[in-house]
Amino acid sequence: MSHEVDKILYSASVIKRHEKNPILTAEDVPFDATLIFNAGVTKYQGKYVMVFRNDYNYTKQGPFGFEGTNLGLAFSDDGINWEVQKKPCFSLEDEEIIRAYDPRLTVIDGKCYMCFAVDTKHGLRGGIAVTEDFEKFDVLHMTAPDNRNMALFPEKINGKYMRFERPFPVYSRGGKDRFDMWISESPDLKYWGNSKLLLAVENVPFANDKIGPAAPPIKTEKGWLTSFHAVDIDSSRGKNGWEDTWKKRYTSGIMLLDLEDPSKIIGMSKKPLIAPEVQYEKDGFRNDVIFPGGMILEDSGEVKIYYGAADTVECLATADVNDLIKLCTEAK
Ligand code: BMA
Repeated sequence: MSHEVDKILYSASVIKRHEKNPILTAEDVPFDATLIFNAGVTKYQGKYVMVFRNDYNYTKQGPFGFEGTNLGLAFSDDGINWEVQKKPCFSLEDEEIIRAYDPRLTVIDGKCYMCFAVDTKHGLRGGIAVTEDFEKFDVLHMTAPDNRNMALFPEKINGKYMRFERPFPVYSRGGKDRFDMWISESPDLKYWGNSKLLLAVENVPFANDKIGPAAPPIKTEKGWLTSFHAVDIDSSRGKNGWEDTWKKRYTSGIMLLDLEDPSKIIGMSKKPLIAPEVQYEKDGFRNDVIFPGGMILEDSGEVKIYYGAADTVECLATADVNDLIKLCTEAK
């Protein structure tokens, strides 16, 4: 049975929303754009790089209600002000594929890897591509359906690449959304296995529906600092956004994983890290959605957390790395 989730959830007090939020919107994009959100962000070759999701032209038709989805590219010197490139940067030419979305970026050994979700005619998949210039991407791997939401670790651990992922077991989980966060390893980023359950939805007090990965983890002295997304559903919610009905709320959680064996959780905050509280999070295409896709640890100890808000705009929040670790280790 799923538990009750509080009607009102708050962000952790250590979280500071950036005064320039939202830091990227459709108005900043020089091609057809409507919803700009769920971006992957990293630092690469001295610049901040963002690959963002763009759902464009709301038609209310078809399975998604938009004419299409593409991935745009932006660069920045400060991680706050962005220069959006003229054209989308990534597409997959394949009859089977409907769209790619929700990118997450991880730099490993000087190359930038992008995980992304893929809707296909025969299920939801996740892909991993690699690039050195954000013009040419080579796809290294695609999951079997239904499994998406992947995020890579920035280095090998005990000789293996590691990733988070979120399979969608249905029969075995009571025929409902009861989806959990998993971790897998690979010798070469192409073949993945030794999958383990990392965090189950029933162990997250602010989720009663499903959870999954958010941004790729960042390395700290105390462990891998790891965000995740958590969803609660409330049947009394009705029209919450542009669609006729939207009963879910997305928050972000935070946990700390063992440096040597990241399938071990050292601690997890029992409360959300970021919950939808301000106008641009509470009011958009889908109200009350927070979805981090990028976390950057600065030399100063500041952690930049990039997140999609209300499936409509891209935002930035910051927190001190030690405060985030404390949320996990002193969890109440
Ligand atoms: C999930 C994904 C995310 C999105 C979320 C809320 O299923 O599609 O991209 O942010 O729903 O709509």
